[in-house]
Amino acid sequence: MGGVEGSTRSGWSWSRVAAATGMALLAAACSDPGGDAVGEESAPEPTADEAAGPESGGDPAGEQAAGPESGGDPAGEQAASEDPGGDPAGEQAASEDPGGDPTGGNGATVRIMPLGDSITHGRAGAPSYRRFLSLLLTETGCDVDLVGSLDTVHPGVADPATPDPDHEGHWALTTDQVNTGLDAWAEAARPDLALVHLGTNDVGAGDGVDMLVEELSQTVAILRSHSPEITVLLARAIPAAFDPMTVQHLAVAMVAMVLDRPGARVLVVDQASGFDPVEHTYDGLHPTVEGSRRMAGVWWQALAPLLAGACPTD
Ligand SMILES: [Ca+2]
Repeated sequence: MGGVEGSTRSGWSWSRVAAATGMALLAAACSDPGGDAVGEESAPEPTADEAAGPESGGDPAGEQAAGPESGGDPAGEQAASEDPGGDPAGEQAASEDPGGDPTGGNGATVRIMPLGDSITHGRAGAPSYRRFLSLLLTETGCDVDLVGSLDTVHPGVADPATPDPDHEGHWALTTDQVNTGLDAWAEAARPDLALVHLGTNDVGAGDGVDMLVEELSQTVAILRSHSPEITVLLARAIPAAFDPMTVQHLAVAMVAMVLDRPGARVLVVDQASGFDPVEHTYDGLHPTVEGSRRMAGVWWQALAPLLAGACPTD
């Protein structure tokens, strides 16, 4: 494990968020020994009202490769703050200082780029994790700025319920396609930290581990070319009904193992464990409101120790 495990036990409630999501952070290539950052309490509770159901209507242009057609209805997934059924290890994080600090301790606003495909993009009525993560960050009072060239959900719909809607989640794109645009996006946004959830469409297109390793390595390289000390959180992708994403999981483990280094971390964040494509997606691929909330909790747990200098403690 590296960098994300030694959270300080601060007043802001990431541990309770983390707990219910049952996620195990899998920070590959680790050097820092440390506790398991899984707490136990209750689930994330974003304040703002989540949008009701999806605006069913539209056929999602650019449906992701091999994604099964519809089926579920994301509406009604709103249940308040129930336990998503995780299986928290129940270990409270140790209280040493976390390793990486994208703030550099200088108190500057931390610029965070949500980077991915439709799972990051979200759509009307079925927002991605970004909404809930943004709510958690805002509620906590963290000095962060979500960044990216987009600020709508698919298909170009405003999302006023998300406090900071900026992102680089590109509907239907594969990793190599994202890489094509990333140079310009990273140049404009200069992120200190990136939340990368990529590879689902590549797996859908039949890419193997080698190709995905190469492409995800390129993603990291492009980000670093603009932000040399960027912290990259690489998600083990949520499983889809059509594929458990094993290829993607192998790829991110290898990328982190090779590219993680002090001062420019590449950490694996396990979005896959406990995520059930039947229960947590509305079409076998895209998260329901509950699935999105769950993903936000996983990101939050990984982010918390990294943002120790940017979020208030009590
Ligand atoms: Ca922003």
